[in-house]
Amino acid sequence: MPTFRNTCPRHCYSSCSMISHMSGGKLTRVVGDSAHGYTRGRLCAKGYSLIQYALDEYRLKYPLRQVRRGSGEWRRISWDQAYEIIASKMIELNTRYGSNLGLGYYKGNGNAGLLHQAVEGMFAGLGPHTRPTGDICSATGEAALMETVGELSPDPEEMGDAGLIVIWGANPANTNINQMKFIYEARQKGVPLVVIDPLLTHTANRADLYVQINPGTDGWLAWGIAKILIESGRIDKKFIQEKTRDFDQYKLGLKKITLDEVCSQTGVHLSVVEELAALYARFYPAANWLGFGMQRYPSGGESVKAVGALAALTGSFASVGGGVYFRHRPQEEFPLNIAKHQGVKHPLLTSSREVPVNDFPRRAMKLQEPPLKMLWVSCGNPLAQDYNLRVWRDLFQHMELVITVDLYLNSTARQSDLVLPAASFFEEEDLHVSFWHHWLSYNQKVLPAFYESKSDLQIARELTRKLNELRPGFSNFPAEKEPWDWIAGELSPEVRELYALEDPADLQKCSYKRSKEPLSPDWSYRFPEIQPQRFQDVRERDSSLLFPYHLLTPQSLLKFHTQYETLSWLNSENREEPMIELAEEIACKHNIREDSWVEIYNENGFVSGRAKINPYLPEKIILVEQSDRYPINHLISGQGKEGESIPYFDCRVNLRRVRKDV
Ligand SMILES: Nc1nc2c(c(=O)[nH]1)N[C@H]1C(S)=C(S)[C@@H](COP(=O)(O)OP(=O)(O)OC[C@H]3O[C@@H](n4cnc5c(=O)[nH]c(N)nc54)[C@H](O)[C@@H]3O)O[C@H]1N2
Ligand SMILES: Nc1nc2c(c(=O)[nH]1)N[C@H]1C(S)=C(S)[C@@H](COP(=O)(O)OP(=O)(O)OC[C@H]3O[C@@H](n4cnc5c(=O)[nH]c(N)nc54)[C@H](O)[C@@H]3O)O[C@H]1N2
Ligand code: SF4
Ligand SMILES: [Mo]
Repeated sequence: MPTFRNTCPRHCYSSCSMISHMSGGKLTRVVGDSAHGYTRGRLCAKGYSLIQYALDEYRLKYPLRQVRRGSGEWRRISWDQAYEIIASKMIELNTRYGSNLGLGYYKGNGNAGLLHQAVEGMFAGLGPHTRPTGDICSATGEAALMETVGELSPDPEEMGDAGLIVIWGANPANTNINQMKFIYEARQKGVPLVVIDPLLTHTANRADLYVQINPGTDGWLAWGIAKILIESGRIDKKFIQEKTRDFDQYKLGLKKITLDEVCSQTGVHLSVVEELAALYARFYPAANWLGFGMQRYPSGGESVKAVGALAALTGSFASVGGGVYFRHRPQEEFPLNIAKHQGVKHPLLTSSREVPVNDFPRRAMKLQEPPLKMLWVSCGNPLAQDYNLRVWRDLFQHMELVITVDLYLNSTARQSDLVLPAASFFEEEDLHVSFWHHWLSYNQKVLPAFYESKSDLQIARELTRKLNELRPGFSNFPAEKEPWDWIAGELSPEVRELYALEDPADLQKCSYKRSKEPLSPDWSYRFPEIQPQRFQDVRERDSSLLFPYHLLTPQSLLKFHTQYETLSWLNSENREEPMIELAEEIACKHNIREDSWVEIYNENGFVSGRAKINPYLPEKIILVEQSDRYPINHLISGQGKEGESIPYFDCRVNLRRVRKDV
């Protein structure tokens, strides 16, 4: 039976390497690559369901044009018609404004493959245009670590070599199943696992110690632990002296806060704070996993810095397995020829116009001279997954043409003028590195195109040709280059050396691991300033009469944000309404029973669904899944701060019972 090499393209810690089996021209089985040191033969349920995903009846098959945006009246058109409409509009806007600044794109995290940067490349080819910058997901934590720890990238396969694992705001049992193997192995050896999370998650269920914390208060807890460690002298003085800066100022800062405050802000009992300090003091080195969950707050950066300091106080950075785990950006070690393509020169403009992605619709609406008039959305579903969704709708109103490229008719596609069917990763070649583990892997084309779908790269090539046919020289994106040409171009001599890859073609046989980088002798850690004023006071927040509850919407096990919702292998229930999880106390207070219709609301609107009473939820928290069918993000709004990610978990709501069920 012929087998092929694939890489799961989701924006997932695991970036699993897969072996796909074909039989009689059909894809019959996908399994994890057992030779890959991180995947080790295992996929998550979503990975095994990719067979159904590739041939799903709901996938888009043809280019579609919507008669009137939002009308739901669709006409099938040919690719050539689609390119003609788009290219004509691009050229018209260029003529009207004298540049391509009126043309812009939004790119989500739907496909992490390097060749999906064809979207960036296609726009780069036009010369100066309007482009998103930044990162909605992890920028807050990254910036905080850059200030204190610098650019470190521990190998997550070594996490189990630590003496203690403390997970602050990640839920790998849902979001990173392959890391759980290393954690289970460590626990078998007797390494204690601590999980700190406002929710009793699948990961927390497996911990030796679970600490339920008030949302957005990790910084306080870490300061409390640090205070106890310092005051009792249980710190690594040699490491602090030789490898760190600004310790005295940090120690002084901690004197300003009291353990009473720590307990009242975090909701964690003093005995538990002391137990955590005792664990940090006793088990060496500590692996601190700073999950993305804990940094999705306006004070997220302070929390990340505060937890990182525990690794410095205990000298954990110095030992294999210890330190802090967050994410890394291995792509930056690649040439990234496709995204960095140098486009057509403009006589006056020297660069593109940048829109921070953490405040995209608001900032895009404000653009003038010229305004943004055409938006290309690819690999994302911002009308469900971003925040400020009302502003997104307004932004769409301001556009003369909105094009969405996707595999599915999602919330964003439904508000677009044109929808182009994207190929699945089985239908295209690609190259992958992970933001978490250290492996480089290849994705082979296994299946022919599903109906008329095309890869983002193929679309970039064909639209470029159409533009140049209508207006010669409009774009210089190299439309003639084949996928493998781009892949081979990324495997520069430096990259090949880093991954000990002799011949690019060898990637078609197995995955390659990046060589290990020892801690540089010049590296040092910088202790952060202690700034309690950056945190909102919990007592003040929770006494709000208007919106007393905290809405949490973390990642679910069987979905990938809004993806896979319609796959029956994974989500067989196909619920038409959201499940609104709440604590027993809240249910009693509002006279709500299991399955009652309830509405959660705030200044942004309301979302109604069925109540599910969750006895493990803290009293102040309401839990709802992300979804395309009933986007919970209608309730999330805010303003992106420069260089930060989106504080998705900073959302307050109220709740009422509604009488649909009587
Ligand atoms: N199955 C599945 N896997 C995924 C994804 C998916 O959608 N589905 N998405 C992928 C992507 S893009 C990302 S970014 C990652 C994210 O994966 P994770 O890093 O695991 O992050 P989240 O799911 O955002 O949040 C993790 C945990 O943080 C907790 N949390 C919330 N607020 C706080 C707090 O104030 N303090 C602490 N200590 N914890 C808090 C939440 O309850 C949640 O359990 O997952 C990736 N993997
Ligand atoms: N409430 C709340 N909102 C959140 C989060 C949260 O924790 N809570 N998490 C945030 C995070 S961490 C992230 S990363 C974002 C994710 O935000 P998005 O990336 O917008 O989310 P997805 O729902 O995964 O949408 C990806 C889309 O890309 C499409 N796609 C997949 N492969 C391809 C391809 O090859 N080409 C093209 N053109 N399209 C493709 C999929 O079909 C899907 O429609 O969501 C954010 N939103
Ligand atoms: S979603 Fe993540 S864990 Fe699941 S198969 Fe893909 S990369 Fe692996
Ligand atoms: Mo993310």
